[in-house]
Amino acid sequence: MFSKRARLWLGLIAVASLLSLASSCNPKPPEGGTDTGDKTGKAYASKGDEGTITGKVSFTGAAPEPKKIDTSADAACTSKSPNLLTEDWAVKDGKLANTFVYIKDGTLADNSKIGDYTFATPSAAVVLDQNGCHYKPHVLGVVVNQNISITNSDPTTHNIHFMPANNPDWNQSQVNGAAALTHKLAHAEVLVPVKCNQHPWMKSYVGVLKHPFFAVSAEDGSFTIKGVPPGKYTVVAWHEGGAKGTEKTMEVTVPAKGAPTADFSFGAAAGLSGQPSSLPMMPALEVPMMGKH
Ligand SMILES: [Cu+2]
Repeated sequence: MFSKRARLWLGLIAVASLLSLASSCNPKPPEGGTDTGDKTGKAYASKGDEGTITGKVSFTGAAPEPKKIDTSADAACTSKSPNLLTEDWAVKDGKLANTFVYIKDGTLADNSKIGDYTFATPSAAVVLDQNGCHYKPHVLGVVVNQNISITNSDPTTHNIHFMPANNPDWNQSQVNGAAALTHKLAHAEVLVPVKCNQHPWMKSYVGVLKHPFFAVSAEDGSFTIKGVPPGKYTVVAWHEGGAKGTEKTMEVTVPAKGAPTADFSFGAAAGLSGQPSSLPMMPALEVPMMGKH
């Protein structure tokens, strides 16, 4: 029979092989399913006296011209979107779209902090569509753990790649006609860059917050943030322009049932030159190749 020492070795080998088997079979952690992430704090209870912040985002000075994107690497993209343009500066009549406006922090009327509360995660998913080899919308916001439904409306394969700093990297291929993918992020992060590994010009930005007090400026620069508890807030408008994106900050007081206005301005006057933007995770290599006009 085996000696005591041999039995010990056999036992160790068995344990080691079981461990390696367990780790190799370990499935990926569920997508945010068990990670409550930033869902901490007491649930906010509405007093029925919430207000609304509205505003316009302007671009002062000469608006940077959108540039034509060379999509020749994928004929399906070229045929569906023969005139695809860069979207890093969407300026129309001096108004700037695709600005992410959100409450960064603040104090409610009873001196509690907005960050101390949890807010319900909307049950409806936000749709991020890949359509014409670009993302629709270009900028979007979700509450922590809210589902993002990713659809492919193109006759080609996309590979969506979330590149967060506070959440796990996530990267999924989606062939033509495939079912929608669902993704959610458990930790607040403004903003998460999203790119396509197939089409380097495709970019989108996803703001993830603990609360629902955010909006994206529309084509006319307007935005509305509803249901804000009365209080004093730091409101930030973020735009992807500039080396690492550009932030404008404003203190906003929301009276009970009040409707304060917060207007923001970006542009040459603010020191921006209209260069193609990139976050640190969006290296210059991924700036689209510029086609002839
Ligand atoms: Cu793509």
